[in-house]
Amino acid sequence: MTKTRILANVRRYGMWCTTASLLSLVVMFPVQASTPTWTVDITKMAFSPADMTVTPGTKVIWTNRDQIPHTVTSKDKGGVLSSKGLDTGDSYSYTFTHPGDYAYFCTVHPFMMGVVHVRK
Ligand SMILES: [Cu+2]
Repeated sequence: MTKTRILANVRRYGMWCTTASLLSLVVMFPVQASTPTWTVDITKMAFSPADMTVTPGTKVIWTNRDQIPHTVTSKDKGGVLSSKGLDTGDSYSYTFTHPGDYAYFCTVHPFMMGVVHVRK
């Protein structure tokens, strides 16, 4: 085998390794790469975390961990967040696409408040 032939083989093998590693990444992380997801627990009469900053395209999932019903409702009338009454274990989710500050509260207990900051 000539020197150039060996070099060509080394190069081809390197290329194969790179392709194979990239492919395995795609197979292992298909969902995480496309939709970043944050979770908020509704627990002890509060949203936890109550304040978060996410990037556009992030999905936020609220889950009621309390023994009493709560809602996730935009402070602004006609805002994007508008859950039904969430019983224990129920979830509500929303995917934020536009930058902005999304303040929300619980209509059953208006002192329960939270905000999602969406920043590029
Ligand atoms: Cu509540």
